[in-house]
Amino acid sequence: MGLIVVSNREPYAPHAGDGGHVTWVPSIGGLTAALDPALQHAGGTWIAWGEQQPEIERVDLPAEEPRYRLERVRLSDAEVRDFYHGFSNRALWPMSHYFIERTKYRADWWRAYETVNRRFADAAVRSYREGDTIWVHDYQLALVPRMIREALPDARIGFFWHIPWPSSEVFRTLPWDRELVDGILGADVVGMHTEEYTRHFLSACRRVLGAVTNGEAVTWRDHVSRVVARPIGIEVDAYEELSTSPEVEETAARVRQSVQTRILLGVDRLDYTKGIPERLEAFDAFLDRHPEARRQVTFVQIAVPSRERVESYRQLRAQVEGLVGRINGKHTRDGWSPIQYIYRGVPREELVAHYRAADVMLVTPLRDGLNLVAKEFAASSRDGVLVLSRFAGAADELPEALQVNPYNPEGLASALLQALNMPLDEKQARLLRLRERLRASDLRSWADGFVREVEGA
Ligand code: GDG
Repeated sequence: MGLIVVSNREPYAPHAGDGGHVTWVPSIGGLTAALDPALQHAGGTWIAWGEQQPEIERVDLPAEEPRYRLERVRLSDAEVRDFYHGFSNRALWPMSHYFIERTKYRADWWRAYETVNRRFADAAVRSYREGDTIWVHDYQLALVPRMIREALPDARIGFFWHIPWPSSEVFRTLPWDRELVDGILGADVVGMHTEEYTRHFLSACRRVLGAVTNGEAVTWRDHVSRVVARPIGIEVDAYEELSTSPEVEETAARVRQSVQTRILLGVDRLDYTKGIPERLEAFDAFLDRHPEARRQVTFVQIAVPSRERVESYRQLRAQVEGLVGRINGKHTRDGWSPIQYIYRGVPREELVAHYRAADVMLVTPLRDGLNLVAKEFAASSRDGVLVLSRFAGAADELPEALQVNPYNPEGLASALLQALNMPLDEKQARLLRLRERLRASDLRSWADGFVREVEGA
């Protein structure tokens, strides 16, 4: 009895080197970072879009010490355009994050979404052996649970939606609202990050489908699904260990040495939901209001390139780069510049070294399903302060962070001041409490717990 994970993104991408030798490099992103250790632990099959060339159909991973099998689904260029960049990232993503003005609903994208979901469902059905548990992930694959259920009526199927589930007022703008909810209800257990999202989902089941709900149970088509809030955790021990390793300590010291001032840090995929321009504006306002802070602080922003084939992401990049230039132009003095902007993903060790080096971590999304960066920082830092948006799903679980409204630049600037002036013992006490809570619900218990709930369904 194994586990079958189905997700859009593949956990490792192949890179062809000289002489045709292929190395498998871990993908950057919340979902794969969380599930790779879970499947390594459980063993089984991972079905995902084989995004990167070369065309390899299946491989055992991780290459050095294989723990599970990756089955790579092939998509044509047109499918990638319409299913992924189109319906997933220009309809479902902005709609779910309340960016209605950025959504575009197109029937041809929807048809591609159905076709590709069918492809993933077929792959899962092919891999399935009696007794297996199937775990489907995220907004790109919402129709897959129903499609699998039709082929395998008795299979145990779980589904996890990693992004916010919006209020029905917003969700019902989707022309295929019924189909989407019906697709998800093919699962026995539906997981989301917060109670608020599950409440919104249950209300969509009632209002959109007319399904009957009773507490967390939804009855639809003679089948009962449970809808539960299960926020994803991180590998706390791994972050603690890595953050205190000599290599990371050394890199952290090098970062501090090169920056020379106190460090404010931002780490995000370059996405309009993450509130990067708003954060930069707030920092600008802070420097205006506190000229004495010049030469005392530097804002380091790591922005990981993302979805560059979508026009609004290219616009966002230009907007962020324009702001960095304008703010640096305005405040730079005597060899000190207020913002260091890193436009690329960095290796995990370097990321954690930045968490260690930071005095203040700014996690200020306008809307975020959960946000793993906030948790990773809390597990890695020894003397830093976490400033966290109240619109990140993780806010419920992290009350010791300084919580802010990212739409309010004055509020953000005051939180920054409070963080920079916080006494060391208070910082350490807050981090300690944060870490205790992270430890109580870490990644392993999240993944094992969810799989057990599906098995018990
Ligand atoms: C989605 C939801 C939800 C980032 N930069 C680098 C790097 N990262 C890693 C972080 C973290 C992950 O990427 C980002 O995860 P987030 O949760 O912050 O954000 P999304 O990618 O939007 O994830 C989100 C998540 O799914 C899980 O359900 O929390 O709300 O939007 O793990 O460490 N990793 C490396 N270099 C980087 O430069 N190596």
